Amino acid sequence: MADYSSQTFLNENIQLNNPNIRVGVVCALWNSEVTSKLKEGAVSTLQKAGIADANIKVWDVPGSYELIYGANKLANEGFDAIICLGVVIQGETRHFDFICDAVANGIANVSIKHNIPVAFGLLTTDNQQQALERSGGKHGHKGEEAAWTVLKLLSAG
Ligand code: DLZ
Repeated sequence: MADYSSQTFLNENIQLNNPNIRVGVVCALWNSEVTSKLKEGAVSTLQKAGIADANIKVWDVPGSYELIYGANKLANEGFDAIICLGVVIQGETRHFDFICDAVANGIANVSIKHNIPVAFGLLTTDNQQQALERSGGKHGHKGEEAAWTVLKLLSAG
């Protein structure tokens, strides 16, 4: 398993000097006990980097599958980067595989089509416990990490 604590680059403090940068956060409502934590972490990481609240748009979509539509719509509206957040928990059917594959491919396509950073903050776990451990628990915080990822790309551009 990846050792989260050794990924020290994730602690780098990034400050964006451009006051015009707008970031969209698209968050799935399925498994909202966890996605709400991802969202909180993502938004506070953006705020700490100096992005004004007025330049952060948060959009709750029904499920992770809708992250694709949400990301594409915000990209069309001119957002400079988008953070996609969701939690897909393995069930008894193959639904998990279809959703995870579609989201991974779909948001990659949005990133390529619009040439903007789109972060893949999708937890794909066997159970809720694993998801909680990755949203501020012993395996880090995927919401903060997703926000850090777009900040790193925006600060390089
Ligand atoms: C239908 C469904 C199922 C079974 N599981 C999840 C899940 O674990 N996480 C999630 O974000 N969404 C799930 N969904 C909903 C789909 O993402 C989508 O909203 C519906 O299939 C409607 O398009």
